[in-house]
Amino acid sequence: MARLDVAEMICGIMLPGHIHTQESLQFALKFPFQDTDTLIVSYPKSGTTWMQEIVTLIYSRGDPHLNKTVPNWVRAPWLEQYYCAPLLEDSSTTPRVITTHLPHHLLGPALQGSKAKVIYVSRNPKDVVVSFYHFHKMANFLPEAGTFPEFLNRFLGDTLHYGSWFDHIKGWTSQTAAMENLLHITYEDMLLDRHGAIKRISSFLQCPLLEEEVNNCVQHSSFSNMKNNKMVNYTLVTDEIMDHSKGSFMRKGKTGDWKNMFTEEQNQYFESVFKSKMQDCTLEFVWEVQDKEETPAKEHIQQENTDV
Ligand code: PPS
Repeated sequence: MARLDVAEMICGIMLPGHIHTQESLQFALKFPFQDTDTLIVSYPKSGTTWMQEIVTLIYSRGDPHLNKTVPNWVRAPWLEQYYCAPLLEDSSTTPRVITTHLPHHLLGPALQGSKAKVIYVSRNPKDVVVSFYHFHKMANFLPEAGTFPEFLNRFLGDTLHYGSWFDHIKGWTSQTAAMENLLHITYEDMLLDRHGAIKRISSFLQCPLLEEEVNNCVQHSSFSNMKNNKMVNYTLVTDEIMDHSKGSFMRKGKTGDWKNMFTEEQNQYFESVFKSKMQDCTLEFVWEVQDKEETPAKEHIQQENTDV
């Protein structure tokens, strides 16, 4: 399956034809969730891989064996991608961990009535757009990135592959009151307090851990450990599909990197579109994290993010 230049369209949303087919999309929309399933949901570049790593570690009680021997797309496959159906057929693992980038208006009906545990991961959209821009440069299954101003326009105009970030976050987070089996956690929550985030997630998954097991999860989900783990850093993917000379999937792993990319004008433009499209939404975002020199209390955060 190469189809690097092909896009599949579903309800106006374009998805890479390299990993999606009309059949795989229909499989996702009609998926019979089991109450024991765990579903990780995110817009691209919001911390999906990080959550896959953390959930695997939690279910393994902090033992990194699976994380170091099985690629993330096998232990937590994307429901809408073509290889998911055969993978789930062959798997006897319980609970199943499944991932999706689909918006709620597409996947919600399949989840209706299910007790599957849903973890929605979000990230501040300025960092999402910068991360996505760099990813477009290396991912040969995505359209040309173009210049950053062009890319920003496409993000704010909802015309990128995977659809509108605004619809995605509003669609899923508006379900938090209605769906008691939905946990919303942010990339910034995980960056600022990975230990606390892991405890929240393990409690939500009804998989309480001993302190030592939490500490092992914290250690093995650090940026540097993940960057060096070929089961999760995408170096197993060939250069034809992801050109590793053009960037690294585990790129920076920071909050506030958008400040190195946005001009003042782009920031103002972003703010005005954001204000208008999010006016019906009360979510608050963490846009940057102070350097440790400025706030000594955050020292351990920087440390956590660089330790091995
Ligand atoms: S994808 O393509 O949708 O699956 O991408 P996704 O995994 O959602 O997002 C990739 C970004 O997450 C960063 N990342 C991390 N940051 C901090 N700590 C850890 N452990 C970690 N793991 C992944 C990754 O570096 C991408 O962000 P950027 O800003 O590009 O570095």
